[in-house]
Amino acid sequence: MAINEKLSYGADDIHILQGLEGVRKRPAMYIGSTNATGLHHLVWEVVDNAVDEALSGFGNKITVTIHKDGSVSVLDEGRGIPCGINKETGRPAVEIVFTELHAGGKFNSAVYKSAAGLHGVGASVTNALSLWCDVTVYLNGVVNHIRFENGGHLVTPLEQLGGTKRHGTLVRFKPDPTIFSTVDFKRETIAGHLQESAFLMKGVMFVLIDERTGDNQEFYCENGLVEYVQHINVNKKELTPITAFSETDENTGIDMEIALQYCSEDYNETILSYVNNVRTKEGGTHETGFRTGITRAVNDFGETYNILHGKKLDGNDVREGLTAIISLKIPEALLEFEGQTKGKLGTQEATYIVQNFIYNKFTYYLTENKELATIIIKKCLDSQAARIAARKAKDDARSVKKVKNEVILSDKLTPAQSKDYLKNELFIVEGDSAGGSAKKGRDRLHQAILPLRGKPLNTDGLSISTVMKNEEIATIINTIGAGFGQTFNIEDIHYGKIIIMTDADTDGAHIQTLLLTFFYHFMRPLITNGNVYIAVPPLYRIYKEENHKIKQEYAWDDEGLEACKKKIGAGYKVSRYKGLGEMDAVQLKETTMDPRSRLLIRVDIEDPLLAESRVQTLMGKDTTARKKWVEENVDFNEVDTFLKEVK
Ligand code: TSJ
Repeated sequence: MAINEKLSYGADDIHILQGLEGVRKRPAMYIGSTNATGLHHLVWEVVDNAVDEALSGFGNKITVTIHKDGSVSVLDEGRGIPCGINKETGRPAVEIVFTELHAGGKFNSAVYKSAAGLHGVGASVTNALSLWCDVTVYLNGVVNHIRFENGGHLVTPLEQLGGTKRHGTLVRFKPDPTIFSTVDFKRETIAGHLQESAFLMKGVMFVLIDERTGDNQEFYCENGLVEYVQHINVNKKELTPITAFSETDENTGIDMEIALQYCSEDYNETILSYVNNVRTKEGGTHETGFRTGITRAVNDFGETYNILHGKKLDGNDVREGLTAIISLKIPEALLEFEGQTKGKLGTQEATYIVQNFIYNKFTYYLTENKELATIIIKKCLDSQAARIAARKAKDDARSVKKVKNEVILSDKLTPAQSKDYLKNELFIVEGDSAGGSAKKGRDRLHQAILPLRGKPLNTDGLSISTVMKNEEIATIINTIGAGFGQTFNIEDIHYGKIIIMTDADTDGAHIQTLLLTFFYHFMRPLITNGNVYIAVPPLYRIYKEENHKIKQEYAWDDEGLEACKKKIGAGYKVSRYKGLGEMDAVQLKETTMDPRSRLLIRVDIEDPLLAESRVQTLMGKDTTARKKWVEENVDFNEVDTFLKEVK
């Protein structure tokens, strides 16, 4: 009996190590990537567990510290990870949490599960990708300690270190530099995550300590979502005050909170939704319910009070200029997620529950605030009128001046031959000389080239008419062929991929941000739909002449460079590319344009908070702030700019 137990213990051991070894072999499968984004995932896995604990009602302070030695620690004041022996395995529960994939769930008794309990992969992944991971649990008056090293190997089994009056969990880990291309934690990135959590969890204090610089920040929200909307709209012109609604559906236990505000001079809508504090980036049933509910509320109210004069508003008219945050807490039994990244709520009940909720609350709000209601409906009617006028102008322009459009284009654009639009790619290229190489090196069937002379206009804070007068911008709008602003229609785009190709230097980064700002303000669906990319040219060419033949390889980072040196062998030479202009047409094609060998970054508004504030920093009038940001945050070796995700 004893022997059998020992045997199965040993077998378990191997099983666990294989699990963590698997994480080390394919880290990207668990944390998305091994660049800066992946590195910060290690922190989210741990923080989100602490947030879960606070969400369950235990502890209202979470402290994150970036230490000088490159480690990060997270401390909460919850119940403490259970340290008792787990019957099945004969090991302490806390050990299992850090060594078995997805083990968190087994011990998680929370009603509402957040990121960690939902599709987070758990603290064991952080452990697996760390040089060391040190865990202290303050529980039942005792300090419990356990330590792992070198990718999750247990080096100090659970021990008790004496008494304590505290309760909670402290986890400190140091990422393994052989796994990540950077192990430099960014204060701004962690701050953004904590700020978002603070908005969603009112009453919980988040503290961020950066021991490297001595900076301390606190994130705390008394008013939750209202402050979130305020933060997003800080530079916009308010049309209505911020309003918040909340309710719990008795039948399902679904808890709903929505805060919203209308702004003028902004025809975009910003709707962000969360389920159990996890962002539902792809929307889902709750967003659908919200859209239907608010459109009906405005239409019914307008009809009842005779201010629509028989007109009917469509959803776009009602949502223009609207910022809304939707936060739902859904019991685990009802949770369903869909979509590629599981970022879409599938829970059917949420559709009509949210729809009825917002319909009733917003109708009541309009009825109680007649003056505001009049202002809102006037805005909706204005939006509708502008939309109709712009559409008509566009149709007229199309039918009468079709020829003229083509004349404008032929000047700068080298078009693609195919009419299969979604397969076509538009390269917006910095400089005429790179434009020339790109023209020669392109795939004529599917790739079009638009060279930019100088820098495009900074469109932040400018009106549409001013923006349109800029020739570069007008050319881009005409080329993409789907309108802009209110009449932008993603279904009309002439290119499935719009690829920004610039030099890997400060000017190139500036051009990227100018273009992204333009797309963000005037063609936002292009970004949210994932059609915008940034081309990443290689940094090095490694070559050697052998028997009158040139052997060559390209490398995008220092690691790749070393691999290429080995591959080419003794006698290699290295040239470092400073700009696209240094490549001839063949090289540019091979390295940056050919889908089989190029590297693209898909632009993605990963963090809505950062997106807004970065657009402000990068595009606002304050050029020193911008320079400082670019210098501190744009690491060209790391292929790491803003609003993005590697693909
Ligand atoms: F991610 C992690 F495991 F590393 C981690 C977990 C990190 C940090 C900073 C905190 C935590 C954590 C886990 N804080 N609090 C908890 N709570 C539990 O694990 C716990 C405690 C008691 C019970 C119970 O049912 O009695 C259930 C759970 C899940």
